[in-house]
Amino acid sequence: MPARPTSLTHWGGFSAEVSSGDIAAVTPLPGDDDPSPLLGNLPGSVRHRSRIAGPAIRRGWLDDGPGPSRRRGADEFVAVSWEELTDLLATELRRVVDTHGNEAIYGGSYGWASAGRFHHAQSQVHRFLKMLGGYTYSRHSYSLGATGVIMPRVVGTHDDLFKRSTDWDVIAARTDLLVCFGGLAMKNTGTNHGGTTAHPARDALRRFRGRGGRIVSFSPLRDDVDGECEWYAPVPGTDVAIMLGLAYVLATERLADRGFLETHCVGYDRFERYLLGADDGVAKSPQWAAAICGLPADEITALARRMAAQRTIVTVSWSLQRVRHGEQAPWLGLTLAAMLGQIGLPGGGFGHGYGSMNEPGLPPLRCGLPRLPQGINPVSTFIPVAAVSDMLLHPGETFDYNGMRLTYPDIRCVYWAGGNPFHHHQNIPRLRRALARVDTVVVHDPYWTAMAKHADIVVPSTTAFEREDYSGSKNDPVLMAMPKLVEPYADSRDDYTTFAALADRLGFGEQFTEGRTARQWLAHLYEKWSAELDFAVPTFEQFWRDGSLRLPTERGLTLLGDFRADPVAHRLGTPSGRIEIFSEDIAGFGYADCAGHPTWFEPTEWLGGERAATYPLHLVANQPATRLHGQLDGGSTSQSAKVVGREAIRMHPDDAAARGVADGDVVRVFNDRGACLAGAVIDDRLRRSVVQLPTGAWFDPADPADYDAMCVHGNPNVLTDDVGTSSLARGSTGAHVLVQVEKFSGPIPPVRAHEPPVIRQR
Ligand SMILES: Nc1nc2c(c(=O)[nH]1)N[C@H]1C(S)=C(S)[C@@H](COP(=O)(O)OP(=O)(O)OC[C@H]3O[C@@H](n4cnc5c(=O)[nH]c(N)nc54)[C@H](O)[C@@H]3O)O[C@H]1N2
Ligand SMILES: Nc1nc2c(c(=O)[nH]1)N[C@H]1C(S)=C(S)[C@@H](COP(=O)(O)OP(=O)(O)OC[C@H]3O[C@@H](n4cnc5c(=O)[nH]c(N)nc54)[C@H](O)[C@@H]3O)O[C@H]1N2
Ligand SMILES: [Mo]
Repeated sequence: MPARPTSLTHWGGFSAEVSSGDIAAVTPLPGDDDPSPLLGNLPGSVRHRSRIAGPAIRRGWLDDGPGPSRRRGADEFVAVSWEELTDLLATELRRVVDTHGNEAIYGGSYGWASAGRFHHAQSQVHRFLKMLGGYTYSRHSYSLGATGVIMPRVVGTHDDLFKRSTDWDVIAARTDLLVCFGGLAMKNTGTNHGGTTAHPARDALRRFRGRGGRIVSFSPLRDDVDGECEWYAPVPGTDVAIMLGLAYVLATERLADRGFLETHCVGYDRFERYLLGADDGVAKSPQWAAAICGLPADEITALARRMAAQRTIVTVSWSLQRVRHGEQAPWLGLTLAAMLGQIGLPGGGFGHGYGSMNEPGLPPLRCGLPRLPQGINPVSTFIPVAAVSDMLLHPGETFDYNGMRLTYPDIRCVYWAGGNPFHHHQNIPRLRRALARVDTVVVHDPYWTAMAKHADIVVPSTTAFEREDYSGSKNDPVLMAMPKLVEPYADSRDDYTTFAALADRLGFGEQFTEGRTARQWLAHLYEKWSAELDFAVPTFEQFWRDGSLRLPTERGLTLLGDFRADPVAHRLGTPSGRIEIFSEDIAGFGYADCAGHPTWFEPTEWLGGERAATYPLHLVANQPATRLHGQLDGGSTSQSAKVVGREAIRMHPDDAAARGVADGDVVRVFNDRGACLAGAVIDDRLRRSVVQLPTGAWFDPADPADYDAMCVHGNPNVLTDDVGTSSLARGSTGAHVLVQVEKFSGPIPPVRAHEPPVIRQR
């Protein structure tokens, strides 16, 4: 191995200094102009004390066998051998399948796991469970729960909105005005699912500003845009009202592009009746919007005129759809851009997710990527991913989803590899009760996350740095080799080896491995992929020696450019082939919470509603600047931002003063669902009555046996509501929640989130 081997994470490539079986130091790869600070979490992560050293079984499960249990999360564990683990797990899977059918296994396994496509945990677990005869699966993501359902219906795609979005270079060269709902948070552009080797957003914005480009940011946080911008801080959750106010000005001042609406869209007339108040008597005017969002009406009017006069992109961050009625903001953002008539023109039109992820604005590959074949799931039962607690708590009940009426299956075994529901799911006290109902919880993870602590069968995985793999991401031009940097920690194993042994015990070993080692799979998938390319690439051995391979990309894209040029030849995948400002299909579902055109619905968790009388602060639970989700929370970038060992909650000086809270105080954040401690940071770069507590502090209950205990570390998902966006998508609504904050007066409890549970030897 070279002295400083290179590898890759979701947030960037690096070269590593390796010593004593761990990563000692990392340096970003040359060519990355704006490396992610998250790289700072890597040193010391392989041998961190929160690693799972070996296979473990929960005491109660081992003694009493499978069954519902409220001891999950509070019990001790018993260390077992790999032999025993494989035996117990294979026997339990066989029992569940034989007694209850394959549908009784929930193999959703949502989560980001690590970069590296072969060992990608979801690919491995789903392939394994398919060969076992299938499993109940999940659709869509916590990232894009609402978008993933609404946008295919109204613009015929959702992932092309990011993967074939308008190139940063085009924005830098052609756009005059970027109107950003949810800002353009550079902290978020560090990451890309599958890995990333470059971060061009900041430089593109520098060039854009250098040409005189302007940024208008609607966001509760000033620092959602780095550097100069026109900052508007509306009441959180009111973007749809603001967009309606803007649309009203376009409609009534003859600024809407009637030609484009006529040739490329359907249903504008139906929407306009709503906009002008023809049916309900309520004109959605700037004055109407101002009363809801708290911004001056004349500024909304002035902005609408500017948008029509200039080359403008309307961009909507993903956070805006992770709220109740989250379908509306991206749909209305698209509608507003359609009214401006600039969709498909270079530097104009619509964006979704600039400032949410690295991928938007990056040119897509001109080719596919090596892929592990997945097979077909013989079970057709599924849930929208964020309905996991609903499903576990309500087997047999029916619910609406995307025009279908579905039934929750009766789950006996929850199988998780590569994700952390105690990071991603809302209302953790409810999640704990849901997990208590099943017979068996299986978790593969390298770390003792709260999810691993709630498992019955704990399977210690390796990290991406203890095995061989390669990257793969549609909007990254480099295929990176990921050599093994260090030997696997203690008795951990990669998920492939675990599943191969299980498959062998269950009688389909040969089918699962096809007789290949992991290294042979890497070579095989690479060779299969390269044989289908229309250009030459080096042999696998050569690629592995080179360490990386640059692939061709499609530069200079404009979102929907083809469709604009020829809406017939490039018809969209919607029923009409056009942008659906009114959707007959959605209207036909008759949902009270999602109409046939974009609509303002009052949220439940917002400052304008009744709930704010009891919980008067609007908590923004956004993505952490210091880590990816809960990953490597113990690392130094993450730890250095904690306050008294807790996650930092930002408060406006006035809100802090009103509560006698000073910078550096430990505070209690609470509502009727739960409570957590956090460390106060006083900052005037946020709107009054807004507090910000990012996700990702590992859940740490004061008393693990009490399912209502407060989290002493600052996980906002003890507070969030586990309710879907609407009957259409049932996406996660974790971005917003109303809370109250008080200075914490008791003795400050220790943070034990990163300590392993009690593990007995036999
Ligand atoms: N309140 C609120 N909640 C949110 C959000 C929000 O905005 N607000 N955002 C949501 C969003 S957008 C997302 S995407 C989710 C993210 O939720 P998750 O993706 O579930 O969060 P991660 O912490 O990335 O979990 C990945 C887990 O995989 C493990 N892992 C890494 N490599 C491997 C491997 O090789 N094998 C195995 N078996 N495991 C591995 C890591 O240790 C980690 O525990 O959170 C959601 N939750
Ligand atoms: N550093 C880091 N980057 C990440 C991640 C991470 O964990 N860490 N996670 C990645 C993942 S999986 C995803 S899906 C994306 C998510 O991307 P997003 O969902 O866009 O990310 P957030 O940080 O939750 O939200 C972006 C900003 O929207 C603003 N905002 C919140 N509510 C409102 C509102 O009602 N109105 C307006 N106008 N603005 C609002 C917040 O101030 C927030 O900072 O981020 C990705 N990037
Ligand atoms: Mo996400």
